[in-house]
Amino acid sequence: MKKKTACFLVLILMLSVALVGCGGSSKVKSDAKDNQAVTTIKVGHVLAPDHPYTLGLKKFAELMDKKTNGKVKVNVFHSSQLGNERDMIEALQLGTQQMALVSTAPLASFTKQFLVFDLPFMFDNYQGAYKVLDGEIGKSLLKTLESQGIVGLNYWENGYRHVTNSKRPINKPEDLAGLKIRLMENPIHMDTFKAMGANPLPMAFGELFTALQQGTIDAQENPVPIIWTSRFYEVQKYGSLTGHFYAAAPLLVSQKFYQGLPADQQKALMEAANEARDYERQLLAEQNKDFISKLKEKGMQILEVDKAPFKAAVQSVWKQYESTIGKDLIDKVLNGQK
Ligand code: EAX
Repeated sequence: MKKKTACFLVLILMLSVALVGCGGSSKVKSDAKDNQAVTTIKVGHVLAPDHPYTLGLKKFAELMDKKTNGKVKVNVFHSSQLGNERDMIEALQLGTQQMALVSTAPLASFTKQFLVFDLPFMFDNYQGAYKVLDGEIGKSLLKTLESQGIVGLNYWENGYRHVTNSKRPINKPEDLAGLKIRLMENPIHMDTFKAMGANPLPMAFGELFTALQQGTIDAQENPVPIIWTSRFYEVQKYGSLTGHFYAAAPLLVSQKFYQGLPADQQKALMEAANEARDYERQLLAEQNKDFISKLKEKGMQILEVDKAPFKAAVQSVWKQYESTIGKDLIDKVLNGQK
């Protein structure tokens, strides 16, 4: 009797193993289809939800989803949700954040060569800037970031920066005398405004609106689309279209993360970054055209200024940084625009 029971149990056991095995193989197939390995990218920046940084990164996310058949999801974090620009660059180095869109200015603390893009009045126009940034010179500078654990894909745009303040109209450099102006954390920016007699203070973008609102600073400088989307018109009465810096915005990837991607997804990143960059630049061109009248409607006094006196006042900064940046690189960028 016992022998029969034992045989019966063995039979039941064998049958159930067979059934599970079959179910398992269909389960594996359905798993393979449903659970394709999805990679998630967190990309951060400090500007407003309606700024072209955000809109361009949303386009980038759509493109990555399409180009990788849903295998790479990109989540966009605006308004310093992931920290200020320096924090995010450090997070890329650690690999705790995958991507960031920042201005070149804070990168100067990580690789000195980027200072060349921060020289006042370096780029005469957008076409010249794109020629340098999208060509060999721009690419070679992005390459210097690899020693810092960062992969620079390409340059998006922040734009020509203009001075705004709450005290008085600024028509000439002397009008900046004593003005407490917030700047990005960059030595050339600081020395440029010192050369014009201002009182510059470095500050992260996320603290800027409150500092202007509380009057702890009088002035700031940013492109028109940021003055509008970050609502600086609520706390700044005067604007002067000085265009003293052209700010490029490199799209950066954590090297630790990038090296873990398969080649096809690395290729998709580059393609999506270039398509989204062109879209972002286009949006900014439209906003630069349309937003000055909107700022005036909000009560800002926006002045066109003669740039020559401002250029003359900051010539000393070019001399001061020639040895740090290298005259050959400065000449390359100057000539590369033509
Ligand atoms: O990169 O800090 C600034 O004023 C920059 O325009 C901003 O970080 C966007």
